[in-house]
Amino acid sequence: MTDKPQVGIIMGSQSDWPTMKHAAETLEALGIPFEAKIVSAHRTPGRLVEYAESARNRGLKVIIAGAGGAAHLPGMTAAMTPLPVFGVPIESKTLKGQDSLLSIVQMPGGVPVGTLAIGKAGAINAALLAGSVLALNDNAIATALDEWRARQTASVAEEPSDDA
Ligand code: RP5
Repeated sequence: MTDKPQVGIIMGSQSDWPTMKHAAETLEALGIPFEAKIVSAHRTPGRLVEYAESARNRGLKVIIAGAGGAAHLPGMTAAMTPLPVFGVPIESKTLKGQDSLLSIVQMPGGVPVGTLAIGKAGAINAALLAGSVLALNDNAIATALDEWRARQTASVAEEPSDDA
């Protein structure tokens, strides 16, 4: 495995990090090199263009984009790169992330964004999906994914407990 980032995690704001760090932690657990950046479709549009247009040439293989509210970051990123883009709807305060979900998932035909669940579950699953994509050509990542699932299975108790 190389240390060069293979996955780019981007998010619209610092306030998205508590959610998106779950994607980062999951990639770390799989041993997948990544980078994490704040790139806002609205507040830093120039940074977004530069990031998306250079992503493939810089060696990234998958982009995970988290955004909340009028969540244009994943879609605009997908418009400017041929890489697979997975969108994570951030749970917004006002509409609980339903605004984020709908604005990420409703892409026009021809510009796909693989949209995950709202919040932490979506961030974790975006990283696992990124791992699955990379595992197609990387046996070490495939093994890491198998081991991650085995640990998850082993962690599930047979009976509920008051102490858990
Ligand atoms: C979006 O606006 C961000 O992705 C974030 O979820 C939301 C709110 O941003 P802040 O006002 O907290 O910076 O662009």
